[in-house]
Amino acid sequence: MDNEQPEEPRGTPIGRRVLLGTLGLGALGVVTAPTLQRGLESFLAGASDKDPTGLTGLLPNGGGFRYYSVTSSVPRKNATTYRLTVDGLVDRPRSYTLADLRALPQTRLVRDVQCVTGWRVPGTPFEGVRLSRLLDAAGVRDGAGAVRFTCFDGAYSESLTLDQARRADVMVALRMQDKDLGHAHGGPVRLYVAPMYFYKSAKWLSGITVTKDVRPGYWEERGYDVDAWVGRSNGRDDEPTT
Ligand SMILES: Nc1nc2c(c(=O)[nH]1)N[C@H]1C(S)=C(S)[C@@H](COP(=O)(O)O)O[C@H]1N2
Ligand SMILES: [Mo]
Repeated sequence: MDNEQPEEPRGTPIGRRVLLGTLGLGALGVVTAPTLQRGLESFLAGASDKDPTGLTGLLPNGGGFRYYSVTSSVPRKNATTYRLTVDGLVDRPRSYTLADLRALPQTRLVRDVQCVTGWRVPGTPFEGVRLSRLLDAAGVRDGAGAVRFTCFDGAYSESLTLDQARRADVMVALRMQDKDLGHAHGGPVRLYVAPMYFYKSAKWLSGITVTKDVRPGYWEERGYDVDAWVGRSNGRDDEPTT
């Protein structure tokens, strides 16, 4: 058997695979050390919008937010084309338009946002519909224990336990920073899980499926914690966001 694997050439600049591997393993202390952070940021800033790793730079006028997508492109959805499906272990599955969601009572939360790679944005307003309201409307069946979230980028996914999903600080967000959610931030609708690392806040949300058990999401299959409480997971000690 041929067990000779080609080695990474030495002395080349930090590669996409190396960087991703580091992030995926959660060995994030390394890349978030202040001096190296600068190198990482210039690397990210140099990455093009088409970078399939989703590791691209600071959003222009993003107020400190970085643009993340694990796919090279994401279709655009608007008030005509957007749909959010709620299904799975529920009595009343249904599909919501943007107008349907806007017609429901809206909740506003202002909390810090914390990414697991180290960056934090203070006091960011999010507005939208509490996830618990959509779950109650759907009628969660006995035996259900979790919620799975899918996205119209076709790749990303997330999950929460039913208890986590029913928290008052978990919402289906329609607005962020006092504006309708733009495409780059996951608009028109993203999940917002205030007490957890920002990877739980799935952008371009298109599906909410009630399931029996938690199914690890995209980044969780790549090493991040499923229970992603800020300051109490992923080996980090950040100040909690809620
Ligand atoms: N669909 C989707 N949602 C996602 C991601 C992604 O790549 N795709 N990245 C996550 C991560 S790691 C972060 S930090 C935030 C980034 O949100 P922002 O681009 O609005 O700053 O989105 C989260 N939700
Ligand atoms: Mo993140």
